[in-house]
Amino acid sequence: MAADNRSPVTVIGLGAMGRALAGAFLDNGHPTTVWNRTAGKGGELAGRGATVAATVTEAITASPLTVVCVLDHRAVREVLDPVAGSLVGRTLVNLTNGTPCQARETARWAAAHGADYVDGGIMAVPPMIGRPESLVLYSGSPEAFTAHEPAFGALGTALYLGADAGRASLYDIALLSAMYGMFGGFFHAVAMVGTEKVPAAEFTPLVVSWLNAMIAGLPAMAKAVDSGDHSTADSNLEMQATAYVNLLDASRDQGVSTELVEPMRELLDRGVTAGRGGGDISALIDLLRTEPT
Ligand code: FVH
Repeated sequence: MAADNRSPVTVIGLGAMGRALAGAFLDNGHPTTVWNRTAGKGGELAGRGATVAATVTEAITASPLTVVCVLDHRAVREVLDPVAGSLVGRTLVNLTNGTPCQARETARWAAAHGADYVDGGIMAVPPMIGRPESLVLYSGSPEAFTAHEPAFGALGTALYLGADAGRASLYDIALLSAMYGMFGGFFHAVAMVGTEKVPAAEFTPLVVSWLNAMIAGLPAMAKAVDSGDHSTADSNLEMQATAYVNLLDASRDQGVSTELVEPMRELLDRGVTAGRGGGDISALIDLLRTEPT
């Protein structure tokens, strides 16, 4: 694809994700400059047309848009703090995983150094980058998002969540919470059947079909959460708390650790104690809310 009308982009951080991001920009014809703390990771990208910058400043000043994707928030600041002056008048997009508080702090830091700031959350693994199923969440400067939206399109589907720089991270962390909950349930399930030599691959189609059936109920549960109406004629919380004890007893009987499933028992019991036993399990959401630290 011709690069002439594509805006230059800089990618800082060439781990698995940074390399995928830079590769997607190159595939879409963006003149792409890359930098990584440890030299040598840009070789393959250079072969595809990327410019490997010798310094972070050289990388940032090569493009109006710099995308940073390193290990964590601390790494972002270690890389960018010493070269903050070179960001003046440019846009910084931070796709490093972090918390909403960290995103807001970086937004303030970028503003203090004259840079437009957009924070992001990547809901994809590296091989998905560039495909429509790769969802990237953005929030922060609306002007910067609009100006660089065509470049963001190279990475997959771009979803802008508003001017609060912390919002993309909040959604990212919330979606990851749902994912890890599912992984935890899956690990426990295959550990259980594995104690009787049932291969995970044989059992997993049943898990997938069961989870799909349960997922279909989430929109109704979301309505109950939003409305506060947790009434149910079907599967009330007290019934589920009683049945859940069997899940724990069976796990111990089979020799499977209960560490992944114990917290839900505690929550179910708290729900019953709080007088929510006759309602839907969605009532548990009220018990999860605590004062921010
Ligand atoms: N890979 C994935 O599946 C997930 C998908 C969703 C988004 N995450 C987040 O993306 C960030 C980067 O992840 P990654 O997969 O690229 O991670 P690594 O392959 O481990 O590469 C880490 C890069 O960070 C650089 N780095 C680490 N510490 C520093 C530092 N103090 N100063 C400068 N750079 C640093 C590291 O450089 P080097 O070790 O090669 O010198 C790599 O470039 C991450 O937030 C995920 O949660 C990925």
